[in-house]
Amino acid sequence: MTITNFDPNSIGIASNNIFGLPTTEENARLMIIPIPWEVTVSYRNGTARGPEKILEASYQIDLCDADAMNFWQQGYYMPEPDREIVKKNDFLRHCAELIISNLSEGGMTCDNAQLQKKLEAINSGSLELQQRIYDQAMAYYKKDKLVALVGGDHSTPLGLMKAVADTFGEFGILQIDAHADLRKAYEGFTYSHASIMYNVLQEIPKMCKLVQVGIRDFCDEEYELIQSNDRIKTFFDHDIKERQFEGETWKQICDDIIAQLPQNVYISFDIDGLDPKLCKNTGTPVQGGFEAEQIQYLFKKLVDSGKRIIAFDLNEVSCGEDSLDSIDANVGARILYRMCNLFMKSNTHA
Ligand SMILES: [Mn+2]
Repeated sequence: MTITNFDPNSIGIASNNIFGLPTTEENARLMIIPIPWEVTVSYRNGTARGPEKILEASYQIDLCDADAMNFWQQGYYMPEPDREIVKKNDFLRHCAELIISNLSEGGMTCDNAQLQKKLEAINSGSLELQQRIYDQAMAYYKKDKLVALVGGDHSTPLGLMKAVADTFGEFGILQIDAHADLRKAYEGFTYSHASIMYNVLQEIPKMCKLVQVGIRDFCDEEYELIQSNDRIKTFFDHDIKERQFEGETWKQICDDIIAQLPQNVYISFDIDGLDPKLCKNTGTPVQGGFEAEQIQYLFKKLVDSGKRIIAFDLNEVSCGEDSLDSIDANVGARILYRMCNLFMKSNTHA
């Protein structure tokens, strides 16, 4: 199944699907699930609009990718976001704001019956979201499609990861992120964006190795977990930089990162792993991090190694007040496109 009669040299047509491609759900090999969800963000709103902004920016992308030519012909398709998720996000986000503002004034959620009820609604709403995404991904797997997800905040891919475990068996996660995301129920939210990898370790036993890259903002509890749990290997940003300052190349470091991963690899890419100049409006920006090309190179090396990308997510892409001014969605769309290409390459036998 390939897309024919399409001129990749022409301009992207906005009535087409993502990247301006004339793909349909039927002829797509890769489904990109958009999840406009940011219920538990702790610092700044905006990432719920990530999928929509990435879609808008995606029409500007040139399709030629020298590392992975013509894979778009296998069909990339982003369905409409689920309206139920949009509604639920708006309502629960409001509840979360009240809880967070009470916490920041020194209050306790459990001392306030109304807030406690809201917290319970958020936790069960997050579970419901997870189940919807799991069901959607499993339905695509039944149709022999590949699946990726665009958030939304970093809590969103848990349902996809569970579907991946039930479909592919044992796998590892390559996480690009400024944060470790190993907090237990951050701010009381069981499925917080800051707890995604803690929840993966608890709830997905088939996830055998978590390899974190670029981590530079973490608390004591997370650091202790990293040191004591042999399912986790963390390449801290400061260690990576120090190795480079002392003469090691990025290639040597990438080889070490890839060597830590098992055969089947899920990539979880939090955009804040990059230098914040590339994601100014993301929820929780932190100085340091990577150029987009460094991460692209890491992914390319991963595919060259013969390890297989089985699924991926891209999350925490946001937009500014004036989205035309913002680089975030533009960077996000380009990263998404190249990840799609490498994902296809990794799943296509030469
Ligand atoms: Mn994250």
